[in-house]
Amino acid sequence: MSTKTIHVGRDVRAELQRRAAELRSTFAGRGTLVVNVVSSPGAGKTSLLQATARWWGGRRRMAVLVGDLATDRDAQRLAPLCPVEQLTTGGACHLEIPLLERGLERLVSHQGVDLEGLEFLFVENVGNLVCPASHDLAEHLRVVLLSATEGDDKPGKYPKMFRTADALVITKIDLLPHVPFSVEAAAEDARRIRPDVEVLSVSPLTGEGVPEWCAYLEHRRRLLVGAPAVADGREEERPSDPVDAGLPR
Ligand SMILES: Nc1nc2c(ncn2[C@@H]2O[C@H](COP(=O)(O)OP(=O)(O)OP(=O)(O)O)[C@@H](O)[C@H]2O)c(=O)[nH]1
Ligand SMILES: [Mg+2]
Repeated sequence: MSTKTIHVGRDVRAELQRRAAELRSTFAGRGTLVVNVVSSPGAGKTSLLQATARWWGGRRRMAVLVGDLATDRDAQRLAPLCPVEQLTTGGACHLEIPLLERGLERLVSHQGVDLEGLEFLFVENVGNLVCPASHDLAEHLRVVLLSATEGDDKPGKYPKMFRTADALVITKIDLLPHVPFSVEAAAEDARRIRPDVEVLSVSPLTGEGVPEWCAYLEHRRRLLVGAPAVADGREEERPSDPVDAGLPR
């Protein structure tokens, strides 16, 4: 059997990285914080985005691109609350820049979103704690959700995902009385991998922790646009951490 060598003339990954960096810079220039939301399936990504939209109640201009292998179920849940487009991967276990770019076009053409005026763009990734860790989606902030039912030992077992995430959001905290899960143990495990990770706890179901989550997002956006901190009694407690420049991880 003869062997044929194929020479690829282009570095596809480098090209995707370049497009991600360009998009990130464009969004930063417009004052749009791009948030890549990742987790295992069912940790509560869509529920948290629904709770976020409800809490802001139209006071913040947000839009969502939501990724799944199939169906538009998550988009249907979010549609009454904010502009949303479903991205279906047809089998791929993560989102990539070309699909995201198509989603952005559809946000404009189908949903009438003015990208210039958008304050927050959320990208809900496909539920998976492995593959999405390796793909830059032009985000300024990567947030990993870990629900109380998944076990507090997960950060150490999925290190790349937890190392590349700027914030860990522990979800479904209303279930804490019923499951063996320690918020402190999960936070400690995550900090062993990423010492500066921000840790928040929420229950999209009861609303607990949602105001603090939204305040964190607003804080991160103010850092992005270089706006002064607001005197809400919260900013003073925060270190002036530089916004993640989104360099390759
Ligand atoms: N008890 C409780 N259940 C929750 C909470 N948040 C979400 N759920 C439930 O968890 C299930 C999964 O929530 P989703 O929001 O669909 O999770 P997801 O991460 O978007 O799921 P995929 O997109 O499929 O990966 C649903 O049945 C939700 O009702 C919560 O705070 N507490
Ligand atoms: Mg979802």
